[in-house]
Amino acid sequence: MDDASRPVVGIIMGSQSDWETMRHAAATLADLGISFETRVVSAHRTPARLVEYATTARSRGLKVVIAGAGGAAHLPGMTASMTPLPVFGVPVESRAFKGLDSLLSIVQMPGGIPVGTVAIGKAGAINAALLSASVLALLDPAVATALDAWRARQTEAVAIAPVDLES
Ligand code: RP5
Repeated sequence: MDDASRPVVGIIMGSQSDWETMRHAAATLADLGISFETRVVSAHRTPARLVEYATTARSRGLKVVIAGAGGAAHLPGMTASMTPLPVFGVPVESRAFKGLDSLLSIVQMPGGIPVGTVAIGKAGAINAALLSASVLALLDPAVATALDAWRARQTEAVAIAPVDLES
């Protein structure tokens, strides 16, 4: 694998069922031309996989980890406990509590082990990708240019006035 295609962002999620949310992080990174990998890593069902992933993340060349989980969402915090890389936690919307359980599980970290927690669901997944881009842009001019262009396109896409939509 050459340097350009080596993943710099790791997107991990607790279950296949989280992919519907986390695919928006992947799509946003792809839009920005940022290389990433995706893995299912469960803090509860595959703890050994989690330890292996988190403890080798930096040495494998990752710069940022985006971790999504729902319910008793321990994946982002446990990942952050085992890597010095920035970890952004995405609370996945749960059936029982609409993601409030996920949000509180992820956001309320003890001092010393930070997880940058974003909004519940799709918006959070997109924003975790954009925050990752902001971090990478500090040292990578190509990412900075791509992020500036992405934001300009978003601004241009906002209409001046609302229109009636068919319902
Ligand atoms: C969490 O439990 C996962 O992150 C997922 O959001 C939730 C439900 O998982 P499944 O039962 O759908 O596999 O660990």
